[in-house]
Amino acid sequence: MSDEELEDDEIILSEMDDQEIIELMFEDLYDGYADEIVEETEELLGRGWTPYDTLTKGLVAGMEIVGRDFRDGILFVPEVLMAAKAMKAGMAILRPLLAETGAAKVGTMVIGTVKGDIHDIGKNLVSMMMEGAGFEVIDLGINNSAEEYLAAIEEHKPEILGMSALLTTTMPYMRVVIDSLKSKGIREDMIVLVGGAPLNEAFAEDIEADAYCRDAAVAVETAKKWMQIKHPQ
Ligand code: B1M
Repeated sequence: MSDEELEDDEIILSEMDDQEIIELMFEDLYDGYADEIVEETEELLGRGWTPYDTLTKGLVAGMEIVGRDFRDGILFVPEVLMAAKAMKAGMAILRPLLAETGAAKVGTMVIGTVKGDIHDIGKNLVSMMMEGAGFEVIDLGINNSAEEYLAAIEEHKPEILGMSALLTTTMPYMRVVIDSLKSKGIREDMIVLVGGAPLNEAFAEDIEADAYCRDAAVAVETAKKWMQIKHPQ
């Protein structure tokens, strides 16, 4: 291809409409192109998109396509890892914007992905949105044992414990954590919120969590609701 033809093919974001940028984002996320995702995220923000819409309509929607093709055996772990890296690059831009809040601190949450599980994108989104809603968030990262949750609770004295699991094989570990809260006699001091794609309300009820949160926005609403119930101001 000649230089001229290459130039013709060059993507100029400013000349594209919003929908075209979203579609490009889906493609670039799928291909794991972190630099491009950063540019597209910035472009949408520059056009007045809210950080929340950029996150949900761009990055999260794009990740759903990746998830579908991973499930169907079209994409494999290395490709999904690249997509996750690209997603995180976009999230890094959005994080401070979502966390920007004039609100007074409304509570503290310790959150982490449970033992055996290394998925952290959803948990990170929950952390970002909770920070944006005025919560202090202590994020323990991935692969947390009951002892690690307990140590963090002891240290930070949160009102809320959040747990994330993305695998059917790791979600039962949430019960182990809740049981260890019970053995320590601190279960009733805590609001326990759980989330992750394979969970549902029946599971949350079964393990005696306070609530299942379908997504990050629901997590914020549920956290606020439970703060009113357990710690009315
Ligand atoms: Co994994 N993986 N993965 N993976 N991975 C899933 C979960 C899977 C459903 C894909 C599939 O087959 N369709 C499948 C699980 C099947 C099952 O258990 N039934 C799966 C598998 C099998 C695996 C491996 C076993 C693959 C392998 O090695 N053969 C392996 C396991 C590793 C391990 O953990 N031990 C594995 C590895 C990986 C990667 C490392 C490649 C990568 C993770 C990278 C990372 O997170 N840093 C990865 C990814 C990216 C996925 C998919 C494609 C996407 C997950 C994601 O980030 N979604 C996923 C497919 C899917 O979920 N459809 C899949 C986007 C995110 C915004 O959504 O995480 O659901 P989500 O979070 C939402 C809500 O669930 C909720 O709010 C979030 C924001 O709205 N939420 C909470 C989540 N946590 C919450 C906590 C709360 C509240 C709400 O607390 C209060």
